[in-house]
Amino acid sequence: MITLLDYGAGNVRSVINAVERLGETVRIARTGEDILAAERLIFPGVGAFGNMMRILNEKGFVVPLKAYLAADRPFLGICLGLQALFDGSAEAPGVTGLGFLPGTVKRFETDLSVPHIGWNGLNARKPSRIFNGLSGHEKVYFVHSYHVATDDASAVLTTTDYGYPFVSAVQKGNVIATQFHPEKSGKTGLRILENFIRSDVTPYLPIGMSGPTLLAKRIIACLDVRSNDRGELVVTKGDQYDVREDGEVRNLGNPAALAGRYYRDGADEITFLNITGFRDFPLEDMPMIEVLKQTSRHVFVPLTIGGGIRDYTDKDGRAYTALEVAAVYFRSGADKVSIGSDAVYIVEEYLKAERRTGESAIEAIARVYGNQAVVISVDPRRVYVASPGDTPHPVIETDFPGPEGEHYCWYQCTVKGGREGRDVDAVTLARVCETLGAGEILLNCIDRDGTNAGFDIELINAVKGAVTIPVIASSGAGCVEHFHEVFTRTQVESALAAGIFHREEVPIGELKGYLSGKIEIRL
Ligand code: 1PR
Repeated sequence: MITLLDYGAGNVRSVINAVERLGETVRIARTGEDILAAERLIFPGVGAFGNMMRILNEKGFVVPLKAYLAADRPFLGICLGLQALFDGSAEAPGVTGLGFLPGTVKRFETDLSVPHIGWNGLNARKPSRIFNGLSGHEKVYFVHSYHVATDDASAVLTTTDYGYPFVSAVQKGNVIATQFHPEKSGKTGLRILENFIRSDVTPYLPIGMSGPTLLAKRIIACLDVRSNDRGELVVTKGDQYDVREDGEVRNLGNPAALAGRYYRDGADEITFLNITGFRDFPLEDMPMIEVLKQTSRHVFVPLTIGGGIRDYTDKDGRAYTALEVAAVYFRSGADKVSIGSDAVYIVEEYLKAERRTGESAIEAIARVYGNQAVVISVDPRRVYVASPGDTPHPVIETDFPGPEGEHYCWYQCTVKGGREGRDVDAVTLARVCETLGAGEILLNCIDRDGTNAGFDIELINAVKGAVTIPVIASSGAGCVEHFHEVFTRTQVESALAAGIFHREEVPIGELKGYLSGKIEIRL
C-alpha cells in the first residue's frame, strides 16, 4: 500500500496511474495521521512553492511530514516534493520549507530557455535502490524553472546539466526525492517507481550514469480532436485548418487508442487539441475528459490539453473561470494546458491597458499550477506587405514571396480555429504571454498546416528570438529531413507533427532512428 500526499494542485492522477500500473494500491493521505501511518509515502508536487507550503500548513501536514522524514521512513518526493525538503525557495521569499535538508531553491540562471522542459540524463554520485535495472544511459522527464542548491554534498544522489550541473535527485537514508517526474518518464520512470515500491531492492550504481548530460529535442505527436457529424469524438486533421473532406469531418481514429500507439512508438509528449473548444462548453465536454482519463492510465509521458481553456457561462447561467476548467483537466490527467483564442484576447487587453491585471487566465493558472503548466497555442497566418512601412506590426523579409511578389510579411494571430484574424502579431503575442507567465509556446502555422511542405523556419526564428521560454515548432512536417532542418536551423526545443504520424507516412520510431547520431534525442 502506497500513501500519496495530494495537496490539491497539479497532476497527481499520473502518479496514481503509474503506481496502480505496477500492481500497488494507493491511499490518499487526508490527515496528518494518514501520513504517520504510511508504509511508503509519495509526495508529488506540481505548481508553485508558496502555494504548496500554504496548503501543507493549512492542512496540518507540516508537523507529521517532518516527523515522518525524521524517522527515516520510506519517502519519495517528486519535483516540488523535492524542493519542499529544503529551507525555502526564491520562488516564494519568506516562506519556510520543511528544512529536512540544508539549502534553498533557486531559479535557473542560464542563457538557455527556462523552464527546463524535456528529457535529460542523470549523473549519479552514489548507488541507490531506485537505479536498479537501469543502464544509466536513460533519459527522464523534467519540467521546472527552479532547482535546489545544497551544502550537504552527501545528500546529492544525481546531478543533471542544463547550462551548469544542478541537483536532480537527493537521497538521505530512506528519503529519496527527484526533480524529474518518474511517472512521466516512460518505462524508465516506471522502473524507478517500482524500485521505490518494492522492499527487496538493493542499492545499485549503473555504469552509464556518469559524465555530462544532454537535454534531448522532443518529438511531440498532436491529436486534433472534435466530434464528427454523428457525435463521436474523433482524431481529425485539417489542410490549413480545414478538417472536412467531401463535407464530412475527416476521421483518423480513436483519440485514446492513437495516443497509446504514439506512446509505444516513442513519442516524447502527446498533445490533444479540442479544436472546437472555443465554441463548446468545455466542462460539459465529458468525452474529452474521459479521453484524458483513459489515456493517462496507460501513457506515461507528458500530456497537454488545449481547446476551450477560458472563462465561460453555461446554459444555466453558471459562470466558470478558466482556472476551474484547467483544474478539471489537470485532475483528469493533463500535465499542461494550452490556451489559444483566449491568449489573443488577453494580449489585446494587455496592449490596450499597457499593464497586467493579474486576473487573466494565463496569470491565474500559472500562479496555482506553475508557469510550466501554461502553454500558449498560436495560430498565425502570413500577411504579405510590399514594404515594412505598410504595417505597424514587426515584419520579416521572406525568401517565399507573396502572390504579388511581396518580399515582406507579418504573422497575424487568429482565433476560433483560424476563422478570424485579429490585429495582433505572433511575435508580440508570444512576448506578452511570456511576460504574463506562460511557460511554453506551441507555434502553429496555418499556411503550412497539413501541407507536408516543412516547418516555417522564418516564423519560428522570429518568435524564438523574441522569448526566453521554450518553443514547440508545429505545422508542415512532411518527412524526417524536415525535423532535422527545424532542429539545425532554429533553436526550438521540440517539434510537433500530426498528419504524417496519423497517416503512418513517418512512424515516430523511424523518425528517431533517422535523427539519432545527428541530433540529441531520447531513444
Ligand atoms: O482557441 O483555446 O479553444 O484552442 C483551440 C485549439 O485548437 C488551438 O490550439 C488551435 O491551434 C486548435 N485548432 C483549432 N482549429 C483547428 C483546425 O485545425 N481546424 N488545430 C485547430 C490546430 C494545428 C496543429 C496541427 C499542426 C501539425 N492544429 O496543432 O496539429 O499544424 O499538423 P501537420 O503536422 O499535419 O502539419 P482555443
